[in-house]
Amino acid sequence: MKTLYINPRSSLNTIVLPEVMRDVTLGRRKAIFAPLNLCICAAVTPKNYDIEIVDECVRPVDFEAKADVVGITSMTCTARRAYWIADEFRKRGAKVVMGGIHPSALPDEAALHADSVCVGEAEATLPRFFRDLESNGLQKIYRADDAGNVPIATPRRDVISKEEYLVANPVQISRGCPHRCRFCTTYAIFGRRYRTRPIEDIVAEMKSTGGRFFIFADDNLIGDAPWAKEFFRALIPLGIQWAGQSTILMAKDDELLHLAKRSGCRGLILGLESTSQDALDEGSKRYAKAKDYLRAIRKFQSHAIGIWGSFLFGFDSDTPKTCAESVLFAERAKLVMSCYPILTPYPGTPLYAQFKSEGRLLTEDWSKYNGSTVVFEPKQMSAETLRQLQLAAFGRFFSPLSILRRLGFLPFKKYSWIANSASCLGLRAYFWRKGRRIPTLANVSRLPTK
Ligand code: B12
Ligand code: SF4
Repeated sequence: MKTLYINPRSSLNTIVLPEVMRDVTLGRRKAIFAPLNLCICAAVTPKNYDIEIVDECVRPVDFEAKADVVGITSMTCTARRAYWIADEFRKRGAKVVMGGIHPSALPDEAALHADSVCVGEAEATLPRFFRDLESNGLQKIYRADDAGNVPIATPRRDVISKEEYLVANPVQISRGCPHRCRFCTTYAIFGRRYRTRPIEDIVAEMKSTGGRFFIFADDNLIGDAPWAKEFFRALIPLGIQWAGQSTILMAKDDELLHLAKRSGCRGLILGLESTSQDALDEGSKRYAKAKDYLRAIRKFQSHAIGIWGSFLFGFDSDTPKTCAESVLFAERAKLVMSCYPILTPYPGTPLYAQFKSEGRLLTEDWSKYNGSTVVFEPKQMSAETLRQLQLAAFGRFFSPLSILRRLGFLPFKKYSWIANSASCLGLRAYFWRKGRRIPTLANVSRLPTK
């Protein structure tokens, strides 16, 4: 039986990311991140199925290819495309199963386009789908919750071409997050119970790739601090380097920081969200105190761990001034990189329920739920001002002067310089192609607020 697993493209990953990716890697890499979820689907598919992975970020789907079963993953911004692909394959007689973040949040919507929808982890749902397929008893919805505790699988990497990805060996060590930020899908879909893989499984997986640098695909590496310390200790003998996502709370634990550094940590992405405490409170980011940010970041930096800050723009308490302050903070704190996605009410989150009940959603065209489009009515500024603020923030942070101030020359941070220069050039090329100037924070601050 032939099984196709498909990662659909989105406007974001087809237009922006691969273009930049190809430019920056001189055409050698086609997409950023290998589709770990589909590698896991492959790992839990019965052995008698012949598996092919089609990542639309890398190559187009051949709708005439023979396929008995088609499995499609989707996050919210790729859902429209995923549904279209599903409809096409069903017309051709294939059985279609959908899974991933978006179908897990809205299974009834996904079920309109699929024979079955898997809610939650593939490990706990896909084997039941295949069992029922063989007995002609497919159910519409399979829920991971119904399967009890199923261990996190080791992904099959033989089903993808590593050369096509910038991050060819992402590794996931955990699921869930103990925090409850109102805008986040992770805890809303995978729950607050933080689950980890056996450390020996992770180490074996990492060794099997032959890689020396790893990216951990977890939202929160330190959801269980004692376990994280044990994990970092196990990494030390490997002599590798790694980067991943953590929380600012890590700065409070010297032992954790020290072990992270010894285990090869080069950089961490932190969801800082805002330097306005009102915004943090509004997002229910209870553990984060804006007044402590600078001290905490200095602590990471004292261990030579570079920080990438992620800031959200568009909280009800946000004004152009509060957003600009986050950007100026990112410069002052000498963050290696930063990003400024627009607050997005992803289905399944409390934020979505709130905006929906307040009638503030401007669209439910999921392809626009990409962090670059304003999909709700902001409270204190127009949607256009909010979008201009985002562009101005990127323009300011990735300006040559800002890069020089933040990175300096000594010690020379080669990879940070490459990443910042690529972002600086990419942004300027984007505006140059459109024949427009990059907005400045000063100009956007003068736009009318509500
Ligand atoms: C790495 C990553 C990326 C990578 C690319 C990931 C990829 N391969 O496409 C990059 C950096 C490019 C990226 C970009 C973005 N990302 Co991102 N990303 C992640 C991150 C941190 C890890 C993804 C991963 O590999 N997870 C591990 C896999 C195994 O988990 P999984 O996908 O959920 O799969 C499991 C189940 O869902 C299920 N499953 C999944 N697919 C399928 C399919 C079938 C058939 C079945 C049966 C089951 C199944 O089984 C899997 C194994 O148990 C996640 C956070 C997270 N914890 O997942 C965010 C996350 C997926 N990203 C998110 C967002 C918002 C974005 C951006 C929009 C950000 C932005 N504003 O720019 C862009 C959009 C990119 C695009 N496609 O256009 C959100 C998605 C929210 C949503 N509702 O859509 C997440 C959840 C982060 C968050 N906390 O909110 N991202
Ligand atoms: S934003 Fe980060 S800390 Fe907050 S719930 Fe999501 S993963 Fe956890």
